[in-house]
Amino acid sequence: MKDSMIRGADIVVRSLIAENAEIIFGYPGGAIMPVYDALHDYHEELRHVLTRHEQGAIHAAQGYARVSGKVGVCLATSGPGATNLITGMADAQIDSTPLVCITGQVASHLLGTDAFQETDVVGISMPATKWNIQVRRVEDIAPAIAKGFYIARSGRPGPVLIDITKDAQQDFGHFNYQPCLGFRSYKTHIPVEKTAIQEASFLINMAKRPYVLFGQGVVLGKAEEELKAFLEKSGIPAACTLLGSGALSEDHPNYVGKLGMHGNYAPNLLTNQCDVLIAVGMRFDDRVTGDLKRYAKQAKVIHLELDPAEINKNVKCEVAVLGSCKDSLALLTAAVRENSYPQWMAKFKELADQERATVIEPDLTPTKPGLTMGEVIHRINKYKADDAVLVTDVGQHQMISWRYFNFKKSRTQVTSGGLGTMGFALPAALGAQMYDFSRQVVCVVGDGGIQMTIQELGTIMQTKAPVKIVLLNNNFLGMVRQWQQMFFDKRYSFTELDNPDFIKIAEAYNIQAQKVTERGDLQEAIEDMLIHDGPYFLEVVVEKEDNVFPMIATGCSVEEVRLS
Ligand SMILES: Cc1ncc(C[n+]2csc(CCOP(=O)(O)OP(=O)(O)O)c2C)c(N)n1
Repeated sequence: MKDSMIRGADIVVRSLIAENAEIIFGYPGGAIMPVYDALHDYHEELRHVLTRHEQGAIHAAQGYARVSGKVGVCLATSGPGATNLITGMADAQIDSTPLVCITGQVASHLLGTDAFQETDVVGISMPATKWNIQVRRVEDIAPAIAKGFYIARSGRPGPVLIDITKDAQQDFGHFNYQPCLGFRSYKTHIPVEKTAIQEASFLINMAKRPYVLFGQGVVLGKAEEELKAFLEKSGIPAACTLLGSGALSEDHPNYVGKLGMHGNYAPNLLTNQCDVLIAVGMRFDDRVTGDLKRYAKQAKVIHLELDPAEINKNVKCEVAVLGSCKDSLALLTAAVRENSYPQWMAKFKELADQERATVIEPDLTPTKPGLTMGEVIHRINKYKADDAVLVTDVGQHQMISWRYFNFKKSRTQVTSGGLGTMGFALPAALGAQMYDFSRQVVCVVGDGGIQMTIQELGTIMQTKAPVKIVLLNNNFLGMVRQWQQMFFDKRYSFTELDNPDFIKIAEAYNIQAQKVTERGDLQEAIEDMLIHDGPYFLEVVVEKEDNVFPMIATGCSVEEVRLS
C-alpha cells in the first residue's frame, strides 16, 4: 500500500509544482525539515532561494509576485521562522499581493504544550492574511495548497498562510492534485450592473470638470488597455496613486501626475475642484485623501471597485460600480461620449508649471554643492531601460524616486505602499530580479532602511542576481528628520545615524561597489552601474537635510498642499 503513497513533504513540493510555482524563497529549521528534504529531490523543477532571514524571504516573494503577476511563495520553520514572516504578510495584505506562505509546525501531538519552537502562527497571522489554515493530516495538504493558491490569486489578491504540522509532512498519503476552481461562500466574479454603468455614464457625460484617479486595481485587474481606451474616448485627465503608477504611461496626454502626501501639486489641489471624480481601483487611502472632511466635497464620486468592503469606507460615492475594472471600464467606454476638456486640462498644466519652477527645477539643478536625491534619481531615470523596475524602500528616497522616475509600463514599480515597511526594498528587489535576470532592477534605499535587511546582500551574492542597488545616504532617518524639522521645532531626537563603511560591506559580499560624493562623478558612476553585468552597489552621499516637497501635512486638506 505504502508503495503508491508519498510523504506529506513530497506532496507539499509536488503541489507547488502543480500550481506552476517556479521559485520559492525560504529558510529552513526543525519543523519544516521534511519539506526541505523533499526539495532536494525536486530542485530541477522548483528552484529554492535561501535568503538570510525569513523577512527577506517573504519580501522577496512579494517582489517576485509584484513584477510577475504570479503568486509568490515562501517557506519557513515554526516559531521564530513563522513570526519573522508576519511583517511581510501584513505588508502583502494591505498592498493586495498574492502570496502562499508555508510554515512548518510542531507535531500535532505536541500542539498546545509549549513545545520547542511552537507558536500559534495561525492565531497571530489571522488579521494579516486573506486566509490561513493549519493542516494536521497528510490527506489535507494538497487540498489546502490548492485552496490557498486559489484564494491568494483570485478576486482581490492577498497573502495566505498554510501551517503544516511535522507529522503531516512525515506521514504517507496519495497524491492526486485537484486544483481549486472555486467554492461556495467565496465569489470572485461580480458581474457589473447595467444600471450602475448607466448612472455613471450619465454623470460623466454631464460633467464639466471630470477627473479620474486610478490605483493598483487597474494593474491587478489587468485593465491597463481598458483604462487607456476609456481616457482616450472620454478625454478625461487622470492621476495615479503610489501603487497605480505604471498602469498608464506617464507619456500619455491624459496623464496629469501623482496623488498623495508627496505627489504632484496639480493632481492633489484639483481634486477639490473637479465636479465628477471617477475612482478606478483605488481605495481612498488617507495618504491620498488628507483630511476626509474636506476631501472632494464638491464632487459627485463614482467608484469602480472589485471589493465591496471599499465602497463608502472612506469616501461616500454617488455611484458604486462593483466588479473588475477591466469589465466596468470597457462598459463605461462604450457608454460615454467622445469629449475633451481643454480648459480643465490647462489648469493642470498651469499648476504643473508652478511645481516645476518652485520644486522640480531647484531639485534637479541645485545651486548648493551637496547632491540632492532628486538629481540622482533624475539621472538614473534618464539612462535606465524603458521597462526597468524600480524597487524602493520607505522614506524620503522612496517619495523622491517615485516622483522622478518616469513609469511607462505596468508592474515596473515595487514599493511598500500601505504598510510602509522599512527593510522591504533589498529583498523585494532580489525577488523581482529572480523573476527575470535580463531586466534592469534598480533598488533605491536609504541608509536607515538598508540596515534593516542588509544581510540579503548575501542572497544577492549567492544567486548573482544583477540588482543595481542605489543607497541614498543622508546619514539620517531622513523622513522622520523632515517631520521633526517641520512639526517638532527641529528637535532631531534620535534620527541621526553614524553609519558603517557601506562600500566595505558590499565588497565583503563580493558585490562591486562605488561611492560618489561629488556631482561631477555622478553621471559616470550611474553609467558604470547600469552597464555592469552583475549586482552593483552605488552609494551616493546626499545633502543631509534635504526635504521632500510638495507635501500635504497630516490632517491637512488636499488643497493645502505645500510647495515649500
Ligand atoms: C519598520 C519601520 N520602522 C520605522 C518606520 C518609520 N519610518 C518611516 S521613514 C523612516 C526613515 C527612513 O530613513 P532612511 O531609510 O534613511 O531613508 P530616508 O528617509 O533618509 O530616505 C522611518 C524611521 C518604518 N516606516 N518602518
